[in-house]
Amino acid sequence: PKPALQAIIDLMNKTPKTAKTSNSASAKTLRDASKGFFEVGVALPDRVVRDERLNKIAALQFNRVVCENEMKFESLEPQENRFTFERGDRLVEFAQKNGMSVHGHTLVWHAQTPRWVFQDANGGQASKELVMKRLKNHIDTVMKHYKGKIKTWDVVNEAFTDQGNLRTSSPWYRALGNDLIKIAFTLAREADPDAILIYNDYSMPNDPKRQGIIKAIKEINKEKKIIDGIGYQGHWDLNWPSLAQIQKAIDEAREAGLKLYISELDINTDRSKRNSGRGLEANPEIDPSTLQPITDMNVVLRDRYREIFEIFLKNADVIEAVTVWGLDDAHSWIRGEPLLYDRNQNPKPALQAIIDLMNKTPK
Ligand code: 9MR
Repeated sequence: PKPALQAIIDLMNKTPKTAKTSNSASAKTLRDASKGFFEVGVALPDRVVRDERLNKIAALQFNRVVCENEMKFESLEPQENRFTFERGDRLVEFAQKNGMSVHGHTLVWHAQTPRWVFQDANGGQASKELVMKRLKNHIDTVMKHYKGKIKTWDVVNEAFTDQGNLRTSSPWYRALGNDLIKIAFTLAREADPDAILIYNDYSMPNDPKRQGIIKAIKEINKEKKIIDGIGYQGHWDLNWPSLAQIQKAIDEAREAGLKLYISELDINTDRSKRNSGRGLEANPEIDPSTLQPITDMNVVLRDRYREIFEIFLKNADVIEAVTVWGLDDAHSWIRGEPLLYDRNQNPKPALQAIIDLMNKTPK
């Protein structure tokens, strides 16, 4: 026998046998059940962070948080070089107290960015140099303020169209042009070399969009890896995307060598509409008059969340975190019943189904 044989035997002897045994103790909360798979996050507006009853639920179930709006450009720097960190700091403090990690959302986005960023002293279009200087100041100040406290950042959000081209209507594009993504990520890397830098967008299960984005990221990273991860927002509905589409999108992130974050998951329960990330839009594939009535949306939603999490768990090797975009239906940007808690903060069957699924899935 060669030393190779003994080496394999020794290795097997000392490796914990987690692969085929299920978790002996059943975890009761999502954050406990998720251990060994990925982090589970929730987006919170400041009013939920300040509410003791609500934030207790968040800290019980989740181990990751993100500000729903409070770390966007207009929230942190409403006027040039006047930074307002109070609400963001409150989330960070809440997270630290409860052993949760914090995700930063977002540095460069066409929405929720004040006009002054793109205007010169006369109200005309600011030069590329001026906008770059302001962006550098913003990224430097914000990332250094949160250095060591925020591990992952959405550096650029929603910069591509549904066809997978740069969104030329964005004020960032108008000011910085084709280099906009490279500029933003380079500045972010310099501001906090330890942070994990992410490109985040919606409708990622759509092939042209996702493939255009991944191609652009690969191109940028060829020179020097400045984009570490990709965020698939996950503003989905009861029918779209299909499980095959989700799996394909995950596979392509893995192949590209990117860390994957499911960053803004919610399930739109209005079956005649499709959630495009810009809001509800009529879904041309569905004729509302043909829909059968749903007698128990809780059951339908539970099954949808369960099938989606089955895929996430199968792909836990590449998924770093799954974050839901809101704690409960009363605190959601969309109407309907998209989240894991109802309007009165009662847990839905969907939440228990995810916990049960995690408990029985081998790690
Ligand atoms: O949930 C956010 C809502 O409260 C804001 O009014 C809205 C403004 O654009 O942004 C929502 O969050 C968005 C996120 O920042 C980026 N992806 C899409 C999210 C839902 O619109």
